[in-house]
Amino acid sequence: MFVNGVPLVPWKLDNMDNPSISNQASLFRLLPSSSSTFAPDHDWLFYFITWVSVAAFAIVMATMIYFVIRYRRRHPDQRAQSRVSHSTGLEVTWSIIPTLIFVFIFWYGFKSFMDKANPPRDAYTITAIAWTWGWRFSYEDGAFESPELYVPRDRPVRILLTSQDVIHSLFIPDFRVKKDVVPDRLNTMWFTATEVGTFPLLCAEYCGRDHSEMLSKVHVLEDRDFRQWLSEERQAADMLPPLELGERLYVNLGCASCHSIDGSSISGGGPSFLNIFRYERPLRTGEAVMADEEYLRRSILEPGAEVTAGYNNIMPSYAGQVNERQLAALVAFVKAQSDRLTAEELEALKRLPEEDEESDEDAADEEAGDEQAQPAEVD
Ligand code: HEC
Ligand SMILES: [Cu+2]
Repeated sequence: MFVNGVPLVPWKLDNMDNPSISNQASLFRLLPSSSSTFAPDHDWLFYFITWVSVAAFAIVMATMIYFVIRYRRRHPDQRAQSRVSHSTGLEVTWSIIPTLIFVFIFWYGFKSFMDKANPPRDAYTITAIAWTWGWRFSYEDGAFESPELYVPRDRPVRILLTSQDVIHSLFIPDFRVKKDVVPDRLNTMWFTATEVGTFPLLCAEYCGRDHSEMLSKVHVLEDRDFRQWLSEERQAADMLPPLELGERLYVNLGCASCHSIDGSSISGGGPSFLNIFRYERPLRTGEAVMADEEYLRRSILEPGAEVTAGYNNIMPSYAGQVNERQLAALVAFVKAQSDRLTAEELEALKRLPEEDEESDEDAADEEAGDEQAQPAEVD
């Protein structure tokens, strides 16, 4: 299927330009670009199996058609000319040749499988966290996170895979890697990207409502650009005033996919952040609470504790996922969306708090009861 001369394949959906990638056009464009060191081996075997199958099909069909015509019954009372029941030579041939082909396919596939299973020791490590429904990638021991994956080119990258809730599967078609992401278990994948560019990254575990919406991207940068990106992100995470950090986290932690800030409602998501702070919030139980700082904190750490009327308890808990500084920044961001916040208070959120350096450090493991916000009924 072609649309405007471009093959209609799922990994082209996002229309990502990669002008630098020369090898986009593989045979019939059956496969996406080959942009990791695994791709050539993988594709070679894929095409080998495809062509062996095509050849086997053609040989069997051609022989069959030839025999049907050559040995057909020519008149109604024609008898069989001979009764050959056995040919050792033929049988040995059609057993040995396919066996050799299958052993070769197994050996080649197993070799690639072992390569993919064993990351080199010096690989750069990134943690991928899957949640319903999105991804977060955590760098440098959790110093900061991003919703899209950034990796250096020509350097092995190891991804530790973990899930906050149900089973997901991390799939990067252009790199030919895919691995399940299982709650309470750490899986590993690795690759070495070979092309600078942007590639689709998706979830391939299609047994829950919105796994198909878990679309993200991998950005492959030159090593020096990657290092620069890392240091900028780290600096930004350390140096931002609360409101700015909060805004960044609102995007990076996926709040934006469920909460708008303009009053509009996001289907399958939660209430808009517009005018929550210092307003009465109606709860599912019929009661109402005044939304103060404490309420906002609780909503983030224990979303199931007070569920807003008209919504389901689908928000993941961020307890153990955010440190004190990040939590305060998120609360600041939600507060700033309310018209009941005074102008001076808003100004204060835009400034860096003076002299509280020591508080950004190790508040990371706030013990707030790491209970899951939702039952893991889909996987
Ligand atoms: C999967 C969708 C989803 C994500 C992601 C999500 N939330 Fe929520 N959130 C909800 C839903 C649904 C509710 C309403 C039900 C409830 O109170 O648990 C809610 C409620 C809230 C409330 C209380 C709102 C009110 O009506 O009083 C706050 C505050 C909040 N979320 C903050 C956040 C922050 C901050 C993040 C990101 C760190 C976030 N949420 C991520 C779905 C989500
Ligand atoms: Cu998923």
